[in-house]
Amino acid sequence: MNAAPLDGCVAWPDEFAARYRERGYWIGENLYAGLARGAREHPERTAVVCGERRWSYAQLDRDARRFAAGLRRIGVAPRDRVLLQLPNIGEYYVACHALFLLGALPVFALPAHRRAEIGYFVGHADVRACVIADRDGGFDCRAMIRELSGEHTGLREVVVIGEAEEFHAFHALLDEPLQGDGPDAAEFAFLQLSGGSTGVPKLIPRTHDDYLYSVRESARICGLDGETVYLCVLPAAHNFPMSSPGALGVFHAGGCVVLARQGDAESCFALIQRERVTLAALVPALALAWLDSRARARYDLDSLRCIQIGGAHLAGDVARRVPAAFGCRLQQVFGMAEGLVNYTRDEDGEEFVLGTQGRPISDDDEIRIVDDEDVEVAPGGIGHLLTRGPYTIRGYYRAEAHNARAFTADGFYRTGDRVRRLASGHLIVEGRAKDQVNRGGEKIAAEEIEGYLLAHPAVFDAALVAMPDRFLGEKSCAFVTLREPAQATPRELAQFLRERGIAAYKIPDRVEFLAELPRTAVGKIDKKALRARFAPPAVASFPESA
Ligand code: OOB
Repeated sequence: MNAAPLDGCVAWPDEFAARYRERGYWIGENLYAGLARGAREHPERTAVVCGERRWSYAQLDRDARRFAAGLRRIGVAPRDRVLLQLPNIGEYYVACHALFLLGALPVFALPAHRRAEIGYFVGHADVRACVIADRDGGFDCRAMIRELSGEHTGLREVVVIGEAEEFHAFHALLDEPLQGDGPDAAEFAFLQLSGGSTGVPKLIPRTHDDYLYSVRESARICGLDGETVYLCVLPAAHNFPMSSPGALGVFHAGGCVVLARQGDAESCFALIQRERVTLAALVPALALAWLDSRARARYDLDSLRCIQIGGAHLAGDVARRVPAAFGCRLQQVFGMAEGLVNYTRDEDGEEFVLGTQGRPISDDDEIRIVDDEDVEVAPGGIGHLLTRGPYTIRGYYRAEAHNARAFTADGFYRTGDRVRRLASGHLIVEGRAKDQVNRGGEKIAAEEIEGYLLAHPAVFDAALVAMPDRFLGEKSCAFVTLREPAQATPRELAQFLRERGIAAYKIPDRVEFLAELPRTAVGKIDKKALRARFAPPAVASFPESA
């Protein structure tokens, strides 16, 4: 690396970086290069479709360069952090690439995030500017940012797509295109969000080099080419639709990204038919909704070649239904924003595609499966998944104390997942040890929500656990004990949480009052006992979190 890494980021040790370069994983190309190449080699081809609007590669490159120039004019500099919170609209990829080109780091917030999460990111990452929509659904994003900029004086520039009010209008920042190739690929490129299992969300710093490697290889493994038409229906900011192979993989291969504003089956089927979509990436909950939709029969979905499913546990019976119902291949994807991504492959037999979560991208993805004492389990045994490799981070952003727990001394990331590995190298996710609820692919850190509940004056103690749900896989249930003689209703507690300004998916689906929370022998809240209250046998074995 030419310069010292960005403050708060952990770089790979030199000998690993040297090896990853030597083996041709890190090729010194930044995340802008793919778009620049597309604009040179096939300028007329469609890169993005959003409703009735289309961007060719030339237009996407030009808009990104113009927006980069505008951002620079208002003071956004290399290494500045810029929060990006947008629904699935074409400007998302314009803004993303503009920031890549400038060498500023997007912080990839999700559309569902609210004041609590956004405020935390702005403060923790010293965010200088943000790019938002005017409204998303009924929610006024400008009002939220207005409130936050009062508290965070470092947040100096706000760019709005739509009605800008007192802020910068996106269109007013489309200056003369910024020329150049963008930053050194060894630089940190963006901050991605972690599903998290602790009290405060964690930010994941990824470099151009490491991320592009995962994007390139993903595109190759998934067989993308100039004919690929990819449906982006999950939030574009999520790692899965961004890079596994996601939109960046599609741009790399010269294909087309079709953005879906709504995830409902019927709107997606209409888009698949109209745009001749070949590939779609879904979480299991969406796959189930598509399978259950009667609308399927009314649309021509013949163009579909593959449906990827990942982000959460995919039940075997749902997996089996996908190829038959859509007349296309299924690909399972088990990944994490921290790095490691596994795919089932074209050449895998049916039992692997249906029954495993795939195998890693890289020969240099090191996998260890260990017991509670970090001792490797016998081959084929279930244990905690630890991983290290050319695109798995060595530390969270500005989180030294947490990093000491989340990584081993020799740099393996503790994924929190419990897995089994077959002799072929395929992994099967058996459960997880991290204290998280995976609500249809959206991750909720139990500790974060418990913290909010404990701030309520009537609450004495609280524990958030997963409860099985037929559609989402898991929903969240908060078990609460109250202070005597205080009173509160489930509705009041939910309202209290909403008033904290947290994303709606984090509000417990159910609140149960108990006289006492069960404890383990060492006095910790016994979450296993709490979960056992729901568990119907079919799903009882999946979430294992402590
Ligand atoms: C993806 O990324 P994140 O960061 O939102 O969540 C990662 C976690 C994993 O550690 C695991 O607990 C769970 O989500 N997960 C799965 C899974 N894929 C992810 N659990 C069971 N089966 C699967 N197939 O979710 C993500 C990132 C890139 C590609 C795909 C998913």
